[in-house]
Amino acid sequence: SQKKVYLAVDLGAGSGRVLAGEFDGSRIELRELNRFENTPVELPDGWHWNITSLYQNILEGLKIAAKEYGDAAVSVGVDTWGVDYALIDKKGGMLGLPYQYRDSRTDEMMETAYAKVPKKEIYEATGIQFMFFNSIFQLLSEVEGGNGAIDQAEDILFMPDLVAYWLSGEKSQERSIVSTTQLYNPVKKDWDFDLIEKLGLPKHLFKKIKEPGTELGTLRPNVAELTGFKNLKVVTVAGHDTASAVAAVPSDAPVPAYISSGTWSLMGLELPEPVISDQSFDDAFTNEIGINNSVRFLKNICGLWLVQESRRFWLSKGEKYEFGELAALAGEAEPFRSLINPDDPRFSTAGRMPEKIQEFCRETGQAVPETPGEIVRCINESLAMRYAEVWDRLMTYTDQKPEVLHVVGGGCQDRLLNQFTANAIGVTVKAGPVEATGLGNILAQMLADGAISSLAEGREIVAASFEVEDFEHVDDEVWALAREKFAAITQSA
Ligand code: LRH
Repeated sequence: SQKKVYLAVDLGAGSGRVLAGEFDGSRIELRELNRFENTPVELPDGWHWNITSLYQNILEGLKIAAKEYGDAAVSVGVDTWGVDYALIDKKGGMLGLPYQYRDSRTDEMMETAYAKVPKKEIYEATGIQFMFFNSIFQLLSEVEGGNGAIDQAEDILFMPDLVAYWLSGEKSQERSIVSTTQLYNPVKKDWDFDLIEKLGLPKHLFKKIKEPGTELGTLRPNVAELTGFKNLKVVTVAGHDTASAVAAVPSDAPVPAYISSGTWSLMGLELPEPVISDQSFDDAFTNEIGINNSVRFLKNICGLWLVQESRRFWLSKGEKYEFGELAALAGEAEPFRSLINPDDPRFSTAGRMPEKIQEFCRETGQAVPETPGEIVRCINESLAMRYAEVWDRLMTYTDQKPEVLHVVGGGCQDRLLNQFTANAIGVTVKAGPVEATGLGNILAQMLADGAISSLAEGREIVAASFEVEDFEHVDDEVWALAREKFAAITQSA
């Protein structure tokens, strides 16, 4: 039978890729066309994304796709990490390189915002977990004495929308990525203009929101010529990578439970409606939006960033470790020797990660991990116990009592962490698919194209197409004791 091909551009904070999903009517086969590192650059005014370099890598991937598939390729969609954006002038030009969300320009911006609009009021309007780098605080830093770009801006394009604009020439603001800004109201299903006004942000930047699965057009003539495509469509998908990842969770449960595992661990439930309550405010749960206005009720947990940054530190000292090597060393290290709170604020910024972990252990009177194996063991055990803590809170929001936790994304290749997660929580962890984000991107395109008629059908196809590995929980008592130790340490820190 005739295969249809959908192209996914998926940019994560650590790496990017261009994938092709070949759909034969019942299964999707995934092919990686190009994979590249995403390395932010530090310039005199701070940390930026090297987005033009990423764009060139995307074009390289599309060239390969044109050669391989030609007219069989139906469309391309773009997803990326959340919150970051480019400001665009009236000629369509980019006003400076986009900032990397961990840049320090948002220092003090949370307090500045709360002086204008009380914290609780911001939460009631948006239902979003407070993170210092949310677009709301980045934009506030621009109006409170930034570089002036905001005064010239006609448009704001979030990262997936920016790349889609460069490919198609059409500007858009897609709903899932908009929901990460903390300026979107999930109950009104629109920008919260009241909040925008009270913060003094330029109202004209916030346009009519587009749904995932909207056709933007075809490739711009120059891009078509460069890549060798004639009629490739550019379609909005769930532009937020986490939204795409959760769309592809191979679950038919009424309330799927998941971790989208990468630089971050996004742990939560998929709910039909937002939950914005005093309790969800206290628990700091977020309500981000997915395909069909589904809600990702979740928490951002500092994830494999801890390992990525440790690895980068060791590399700067001339020691190179692959992820697999580190996992093996961690597997041999002594259990429960030292534990950290992965969400301690000190770990959220770049640099000196192993030293910061050692400092945490010293301050809390624990054995100090020295070797890479000891450090990565400490990270993995601590992450698993943090997951268990968040899981217990999550379970108070549903009577469904999920027995399975799906772990998807690049981080689900960490088998040690999967096992620890199952042990710490006492559930079955189902790991995979690794490329859930790219698959969710593709499912949105298949919905747009009519190749599938519901997301549930898409999830069934994903489940039929990719292997998932089960991790059953063991050593329950040992882990219960370790969780007590973890709770004592994180509360004392
Ligand atoms: C994961 C992610 C996450 C956001 C963060 C900025 O890639 O999109 O959902 O909170 O990046």
